[in-house]
Amino acid sequence: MKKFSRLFAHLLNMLIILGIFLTACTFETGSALPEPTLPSEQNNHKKSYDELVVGYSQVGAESEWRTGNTASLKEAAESLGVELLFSDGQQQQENQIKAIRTFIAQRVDVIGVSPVVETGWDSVFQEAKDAGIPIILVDRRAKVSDDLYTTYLGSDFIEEGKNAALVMVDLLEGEGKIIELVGTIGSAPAIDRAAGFRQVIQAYPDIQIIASQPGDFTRAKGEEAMADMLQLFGDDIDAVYAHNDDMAIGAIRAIEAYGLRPGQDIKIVSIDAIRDAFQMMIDGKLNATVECNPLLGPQFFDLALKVVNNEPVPKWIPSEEGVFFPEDAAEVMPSRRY
Ligand code: GZL
Ligand code: ZN
Repeated sequence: MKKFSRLFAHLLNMLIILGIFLTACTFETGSALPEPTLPSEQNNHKKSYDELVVGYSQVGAESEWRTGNTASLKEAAESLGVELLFSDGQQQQENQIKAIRTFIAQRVDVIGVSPVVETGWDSVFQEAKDAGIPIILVDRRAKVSDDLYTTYLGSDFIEEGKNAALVMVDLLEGEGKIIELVGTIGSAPAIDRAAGFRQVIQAYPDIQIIASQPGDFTRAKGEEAMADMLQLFGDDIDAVYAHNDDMAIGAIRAIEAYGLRPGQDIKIVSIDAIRDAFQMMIDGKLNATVECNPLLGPQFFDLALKVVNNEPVPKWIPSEEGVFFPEDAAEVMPSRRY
């Protein structure tokens, strides 16, 4: 019995050595087996745009700015060959949260989010982090800890509010009563544009905001809010500060319906610099618009690819923005793409 088991053990050894030898040769001489990629090598594989799968949760389609922003994202994805899973949140946070959860389930490479409001994102962003999927904030900020998003691509809304106020102070020559039309309550642009504007006018005691009315960034609600303000304050109103052009265009309609001349009896300053705002300035109904750049598509996908390829990116990439006045409206308008 002993002799047999020794022979068997010997044979087994021979087989094991032969097996190792065979694998080793196929491994060394151009292996039929795929090269084992070590963890570090896996990270070194740089994705290209046409390998990128991006989930994007958009606020909605509430304004011309937004539709220009969406067009820029979709056109950029198309031209770069990126697979873009796009969701329109219809200005409802729960729709955006649902979309982000879907993107996580679909194992996208990266998620872009334009948060409709600043708060209420911690748990769903944590779920994305636990799934190893980076979040890029676009256009609007979310109030979350820095570890829950990789970077923010968007404007300095406080700066936009300050620029609007500087123009307003000039127009009113240091004194007047202002109606403020406020964007979506709780959204970063509404909060910061209000704050930036107040930072400047606090130095002018004869300039007051006599009422702030929400208009949710839409033309219809801007018109409604302004009609209510005209009923309350009528000829006392010297000016309107609208957080976006769409609400300003609604206010222009309400002021004309009330029988006053927008841009003359009531000065108007707004933000976005959409094409229709240039037309209003040409018509003498709007006194200035502060640019807010929605054409973020190319920059967003450039960032998305860098983030997926573990390349360093700044925590905030601010958009470049200016201010436009009636005297340059006719010349500039043809070049405006949104
Ligand atoms: C600003 C953007 C705002 C625009 C509005 O970056 O979030 O939302 O100013 C849009 O027109 O609705
Ligand atoms: Zn902006």
